[in-house]
Amino acid sequence: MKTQSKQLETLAIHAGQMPDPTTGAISTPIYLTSTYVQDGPGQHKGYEYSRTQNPTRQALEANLAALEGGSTGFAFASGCAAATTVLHMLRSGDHIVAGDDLYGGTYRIFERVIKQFGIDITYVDPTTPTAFGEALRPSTKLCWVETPTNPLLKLCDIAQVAEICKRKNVWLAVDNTFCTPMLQRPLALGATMVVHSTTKYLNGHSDVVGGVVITSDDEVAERLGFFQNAIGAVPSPVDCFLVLRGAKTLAVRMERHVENAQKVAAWLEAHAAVERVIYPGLPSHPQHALCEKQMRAPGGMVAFVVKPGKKSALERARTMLASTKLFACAESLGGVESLIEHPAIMTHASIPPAVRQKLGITDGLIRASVGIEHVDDLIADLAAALDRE
Ligand code: P1T
Repeated sequence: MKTQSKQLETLAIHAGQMPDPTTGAISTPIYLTSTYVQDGPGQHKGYEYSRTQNPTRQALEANLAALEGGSTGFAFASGCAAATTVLHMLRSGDHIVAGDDLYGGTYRIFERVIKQFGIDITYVDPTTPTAFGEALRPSTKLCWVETPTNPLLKLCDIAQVAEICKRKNVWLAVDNTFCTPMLQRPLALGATMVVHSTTKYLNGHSDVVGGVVITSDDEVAERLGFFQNAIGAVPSPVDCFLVLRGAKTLAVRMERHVENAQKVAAWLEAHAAVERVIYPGLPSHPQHALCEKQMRAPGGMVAFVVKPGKKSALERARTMLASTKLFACAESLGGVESLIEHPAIMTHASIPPAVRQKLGITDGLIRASVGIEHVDDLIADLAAALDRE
């Protein structure tokens, strides 16, 4: 990268990328190779085997690390692979404190994968930073939060939790998938690691599953590098190319996601069939002030609860999700196209019903990933679907 810029819009396009040394190609080539020819045993150019090093993956890792303001990035085959690899840095007997509102798949990794290795987890309300401090034990190695959380869009004060973690020498991992570095930069607020599902906004076109972890901590970087290679849950060079290509337009896409989401949220809040809208950009959000302090903008995700129609709230939600035409009823988020889903039945089905109820993932809760189509079309689509009970 020739630019010295610290501007994210510029870094998104240039960081980690050089003209191809062979041809000068401006676009990073897809190095579709599993191995590299050596002049003799051990006499190589820094590339031995593609699980360990691949130039397309390295370009992506450097690009995303620059965007998050970290020194090193590690790309993975999915967001879940990224999380699982981070969790492998822990040992039997270690303890984790995690926010209690998480993507269902992350919760499932904690409960059904990591716990079986003798690692204990305490869940706390991520909106109360002191709760993290109170839950810490001598064996606690890691705190894990999403902010905004999936699906309830609760915010966690990263700087305050980071302070608590630092005092006790505990790592803080922040899943920044919903914000992207364009809207929130956890490392600058004191987090040890940033985790993403690159499947979402970073790629932005709903055609890749991927993940990344970024850190500036040398010890964590060394260990993560070891586990990335040893476990081997790495992305293909084609997927790396696609995420790298998607990231170039991240800045402009996020602007439109936020603009549209803000309008959709305000419109939903005024609708008679809607009981409650959860969007950090609305003054009605309990942590609206923290949103203004911590996030550059409130993001593209909107959650809302529908009132019972002629039948139940569940039936109204089901009818709505079967009726939208532009908002596709689908899991995932962060692509250019708008998606809508029912967390209790879809993305968070792996969370036991009693836990869901306690958290507020109710039958009437709907989550929308507001895309970058024309906002009038999006609102008309929601209006027609909400009219059906
Ligand atoms: O799907 P995958 O790339 O493995 O990423 C997992 C993941 C991690 N973190 C957050 C905050 C996420 O939202 C996800 C995946 N989420 C969905 C598929 C979803 O619809 O919420």
